[in-house]
Amino acid sequence: MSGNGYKSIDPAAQEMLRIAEEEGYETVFSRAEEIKPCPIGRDGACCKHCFMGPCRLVGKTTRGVCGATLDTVVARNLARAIAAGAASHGDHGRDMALTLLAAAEGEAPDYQVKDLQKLLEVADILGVPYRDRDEKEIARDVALKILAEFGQQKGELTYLKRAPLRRQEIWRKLGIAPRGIDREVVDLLHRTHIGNDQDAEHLLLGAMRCALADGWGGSMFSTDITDILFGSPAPLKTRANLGALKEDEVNIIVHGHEPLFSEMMVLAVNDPELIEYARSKGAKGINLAGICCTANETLMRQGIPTVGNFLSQELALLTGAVDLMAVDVQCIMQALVPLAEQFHTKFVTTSPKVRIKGAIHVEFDESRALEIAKELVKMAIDNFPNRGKVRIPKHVSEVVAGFSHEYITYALGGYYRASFRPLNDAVIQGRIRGVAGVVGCNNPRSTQDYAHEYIVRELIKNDVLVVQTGCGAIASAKYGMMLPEMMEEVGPGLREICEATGLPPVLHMGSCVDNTRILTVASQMATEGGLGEDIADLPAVGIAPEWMSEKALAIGTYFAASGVYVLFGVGSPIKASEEVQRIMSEGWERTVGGKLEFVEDPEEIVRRALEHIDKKRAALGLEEYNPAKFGKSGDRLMLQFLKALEEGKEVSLYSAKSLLGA
Ligand code: SF4
Ligand code: MSK
Repeated sequence: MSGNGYKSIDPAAQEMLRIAEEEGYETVFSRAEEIKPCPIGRDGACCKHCFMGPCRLVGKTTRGVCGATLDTVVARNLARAIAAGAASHGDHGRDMALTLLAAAEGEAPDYQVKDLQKLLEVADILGVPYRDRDEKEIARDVALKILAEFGQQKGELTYLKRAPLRRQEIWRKLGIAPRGIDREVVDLLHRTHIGNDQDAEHLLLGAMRCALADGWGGSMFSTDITDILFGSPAPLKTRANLGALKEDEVNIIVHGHEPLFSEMMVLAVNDPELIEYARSKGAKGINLAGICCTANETLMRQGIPTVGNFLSQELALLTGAVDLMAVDVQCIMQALVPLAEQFHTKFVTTSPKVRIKGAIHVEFDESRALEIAKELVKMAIDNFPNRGKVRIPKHVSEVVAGFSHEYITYALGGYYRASFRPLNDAVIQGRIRGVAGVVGCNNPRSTQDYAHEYIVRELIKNDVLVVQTGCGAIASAKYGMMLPEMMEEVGPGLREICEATGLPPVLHMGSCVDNTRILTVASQMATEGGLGEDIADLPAVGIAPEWMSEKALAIGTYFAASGVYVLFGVGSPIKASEEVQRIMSEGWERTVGGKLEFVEDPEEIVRRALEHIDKKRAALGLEEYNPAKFGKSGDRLMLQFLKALEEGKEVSLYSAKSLLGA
């Protein structure tokens, strides 16, 4: 089961796809139908690591020209993808650190430290002195210390000490504690070159080390610096889906990943002079929206709406309402440029790393960030009168986002005693059966959002608290699943916790790099007490139901190497080798306590996730999960009580008590 027969379950996407079909526009969905994936490459059995090949290891061909076995080829292909994913996150983190340094040295005047508390916390972890020091000096030293960890050759990344002690020991014993962020990427690229590491198990150890350099290095630094520069997220309400575009306003979409640029766009669209200029062109205002993870960054800090996840990027242009789309890095389809040319949309690349043939290039420069953002907003306004036919689907949902790990502890214990204790207690009591991170992309090889939506609904129904990032978070946002009003669909125990804390059952925790917030939550739960001593002891799972990117593989691998059972949907890049599957499942479970499995069927993913959560509960000696025990308190009963009042039933203290079963 991989979908419902449609290309998307999103009604807005369905509407735009009908238009695309009727009017002959090509999209990722139509191209995916036309281009059948090569089964040899898809399953990991095609090697093109040297030019004696490519070697396709199928049928009677069991070795490449160089003699490489199928297991080696499959493991090597996966490892290379992980290196690319880790490099992407790492480079994003490096750009954040360079901007923090520039801001501290007065070379990026539009950026300031917004969250001093976070800066001090990070300084403390990194061993940067901060008492009686100027904020800019601390920021400078923090940036320099982080930048040094990219090129560090020996020792260990400092952030490893944020993991539980037991976890750190496992990494050291296996020799997979990352030394430096760039070092591990280069090491993995080197060992996957022809004639190097040719033992699948050893290759995959190298892959874990590289992925850990992403999770506990590049990505974690990125999250922290973003919070320092733009503020740690706290809950706010905004909207999700194509219906967030406005017919009577200038629509600008930011797409990509780095918030350095999109945060400046937020400032620019609020400039009174530019708003006035937009009015002079006949628009009622300027509407900024996002796509992919840039959307998640601006959504959870600034309440900027998202118009969709990965597979919706072309559909946004098809509305004819986008006056300008500005992109930075990652997950940007080249197809956007020829599509934009068929509408009035200005398509602008901004990163020095990313040019797309045919796009307008306005290079972003941190030293005059706001000025460039204003230039782009003006370009969009000037383009507003050029609009042709506009078709904006009405569909839009509300979403509550912005659950940083700092806010979660605050929600659980207030400023005075912020902690994960109440969450751990709820898991111990069985009110919360376990925790699941449901993250990752869309993939046109399966129905858009179908698996995300199905899995999240099933998990919350079964009292599993769900935390989300990336395009998975946007999927839930589009279906109104990140609202406290979801309570009707939530299992009785989890509902009680949500009612008591005000947390929704599905928490939006940010972008792809913010998966590190989930690592932090898991570490803090493990060290809080009562749920073992390590991340691997927790009744928790990680799921990427519709993944497609190399970054997703790096994320899945660092979670597995951190002790989490990770399930990936859609298809398996290691299908060709039973040995590689065995190593990453039973093998890793034995050595690192986590594992990574590829399972196509969303129902089977839910079954395995719940089975694993219950297995971990049993290992901790916790009571067997029993939903019938809970649900006897809280708003649900209050609602029944109010309904009885409405129906004119006699309501006294006695009847209220009997109604509540007290
Ligand atoms: Fe073929 Fe070996 Fe070259 Fe790979 S490295 S393409 S298996 S000869
Ligand atoms: S944007 S990596 S499609 S989650 Fe981070 Fe979405 Fe996946 Fe890109």
